[in-house]
Amino acid sequence: MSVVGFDVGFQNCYIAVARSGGIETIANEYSDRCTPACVSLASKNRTIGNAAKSQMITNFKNTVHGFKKFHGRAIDDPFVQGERGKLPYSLHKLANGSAGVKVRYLDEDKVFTIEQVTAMLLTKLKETSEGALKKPVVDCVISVPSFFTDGERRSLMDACQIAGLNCLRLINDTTAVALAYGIYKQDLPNPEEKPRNVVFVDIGHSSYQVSIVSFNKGKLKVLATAFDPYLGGRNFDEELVEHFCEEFKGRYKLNVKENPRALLRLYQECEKLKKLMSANSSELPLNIECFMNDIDVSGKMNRSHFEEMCAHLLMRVEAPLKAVLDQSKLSRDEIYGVEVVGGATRIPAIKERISKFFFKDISTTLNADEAVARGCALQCAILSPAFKVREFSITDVVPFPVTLRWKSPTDEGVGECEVYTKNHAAPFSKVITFHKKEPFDLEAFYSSPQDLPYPDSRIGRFTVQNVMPQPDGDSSKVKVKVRVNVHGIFSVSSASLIDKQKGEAEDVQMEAEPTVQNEMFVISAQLLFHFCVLYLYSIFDFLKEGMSCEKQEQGSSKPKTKVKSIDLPILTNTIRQLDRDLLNSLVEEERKMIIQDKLEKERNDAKNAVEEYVYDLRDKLSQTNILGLCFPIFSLCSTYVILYVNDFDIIICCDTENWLYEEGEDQEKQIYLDKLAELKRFGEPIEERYREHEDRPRAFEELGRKI
Ligand code: ATP
Ligand code: K
Ligand code: MG
Repeated sequence: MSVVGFDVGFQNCYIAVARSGGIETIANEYSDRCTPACVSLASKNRTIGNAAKSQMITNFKNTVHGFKKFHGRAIDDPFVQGERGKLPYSLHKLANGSAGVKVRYLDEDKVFTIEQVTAMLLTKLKETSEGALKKPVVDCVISVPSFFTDGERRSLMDACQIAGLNCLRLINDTTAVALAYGIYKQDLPNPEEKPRNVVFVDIGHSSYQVSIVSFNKGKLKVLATAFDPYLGGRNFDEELVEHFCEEFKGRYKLNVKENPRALLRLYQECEKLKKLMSANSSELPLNIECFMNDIDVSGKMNRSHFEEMCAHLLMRVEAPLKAVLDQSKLSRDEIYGVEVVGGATRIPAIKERISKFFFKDISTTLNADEAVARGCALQCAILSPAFKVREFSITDVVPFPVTLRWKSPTDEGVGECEVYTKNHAAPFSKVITFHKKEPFDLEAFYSSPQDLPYPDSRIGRFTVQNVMPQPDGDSSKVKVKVRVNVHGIFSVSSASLIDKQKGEAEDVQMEAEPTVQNEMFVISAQLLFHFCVLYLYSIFDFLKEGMSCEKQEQGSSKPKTKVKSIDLPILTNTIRQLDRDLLNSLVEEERKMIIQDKLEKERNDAKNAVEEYVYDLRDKLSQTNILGLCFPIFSLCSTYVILYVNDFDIIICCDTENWLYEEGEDQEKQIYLDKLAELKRFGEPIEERYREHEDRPRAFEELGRKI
């Protein structure tokens, strides 16, 4: 079983694994710990990560980046539409209305779902970790923004499945950071003591998240989360880009926005400039050669001007901090520390604002780039039975309140109830009891659409099937279990009909149901008892088909009565989720693309082998030639032979070299293998002579000694 954590960022991905008893972040084949969230499609293969990023400008139409936030969204979603104009690649409307990506791949026009694009990225991360661990990787934990809604989370889970990964948990970014912070701390307060409250801020390329977490020995509990889903490093890049576009329009008469390549280059240079300004407050240059129409451009910027330009962005830093503090009901002096991660928190003006808000120096003890991935790997280690790790329990929160509405076809009983309030503990299961005579629908939705960074408040419809009245015509008692699972995804997970003929007890059975037990056990065996108690208190019993929800408290000492319960099937229809048949075909498609990439790599390797051999041979030939000329007197005869044979060989070498640039540029793997074999036949005598020549000086020495 693998212990792997993936931080899949909007721009940057990091991988952490458990190896030799510890958690470490690993580097990819470019010795880079950061793998860009970038996928490039081409006529023979796809490249992913660093290699794809280097294709961004040359192959801009087919190089996909900045796609993380398209998960679970329709193409006409205002956010998607807003992004669309800025993308160098095309989006395409899929049959279910979702946003897909349209590119040229294998010399054909091809549309990929966002799940597929992310699956490609995950395939790369999977392969990198397999390379490091030298074993297959399937189990993993992946981070998500805490504000991701159900649709976005389900879409990401589908991407995992397409990539052949078993995601044990989608963990919120800041929760992963909190785990990385807390698990090794030796000095956390004891369970009965006042907890230590720490603020975690993560500002990445695309978004800003903050949470307040309370720590005691062996556990962390998220108290509240807040966010600005649309504020990140890229907004600051955009300001610079806008500024220089204007400047270049005036000074060089260039319309940069018309030229996607130039615009992409400007983005890259502005990002570099932004990073430099974090460390340097003096004036800095921006130079781009051959920018557009063969014109070199230049400009300059300093930090204070930059901060002025970004004042409206910097103003947005405070709101989430205030929101999270308000929700936590803590005062500033109850905050022990403020930990910041994410690349954009390196901007001095951002750090300043955070520090000012909490009246505290902010701490940067965590690795700003790697903390999320480390937290993911730690969570994976905790969930893995094969890996021993300190017992540590994690209680997260529900970011948006969830309401359940129910109705029957005959419409006699319509009602609704908020089943999860904002910041309700998660994962968490609840049981709701209905009295029904027929199948009924449960519609789940987010209660406050105005707070949702997503245009659709629907979660899904769950139809409880096979409900029948009791033989006496009375309503049947139906117990429905709803849950927010470890991934933060809501579902109606099971339903059962209580056959009241079999027993007198109408009350809900109080034993924790196996699924609950399992889930809690996974999260924390320690907290099982604690949760069960909470669970008992949270049981809603909707007596009659009424609108009122009455909390039912039960003594756990009550003897169990034998009540027959019949499991009821549930028809689940969540919005914007990939059809399961389609998902299966995408799994197959990804597998094929992996094979295609592998074949292409082998073909390229075979070609490179021919190339290498030719160069090597030529090298040796020239050396034997020199040697041959150096000793003309001693081996007049043989020099002639050598030169003669060499000319012939050089012709073969040159021939092959030309072939590689022309006809041999793009051939099947076997052709290269054959070519190599053929070359070797000619090359063998040369190699031989080369060895001889190397040996010759020694032979001469010996000869000299003898003379
Ligand atoms: P998200 O969390 O939004 O999904 P991400 O995880 O990919 O995105 P990070 O890797 O945390 O994002 O941060 C990347 C951002 O941080 C980029 O905008 C980058 O330019 C910015 N950044 C990195 N280093 C610096 C620096 N020294 N100064 C300013 N900004 C920086
Ligand atoms: K990241
Ligand atoms: Mg991030």
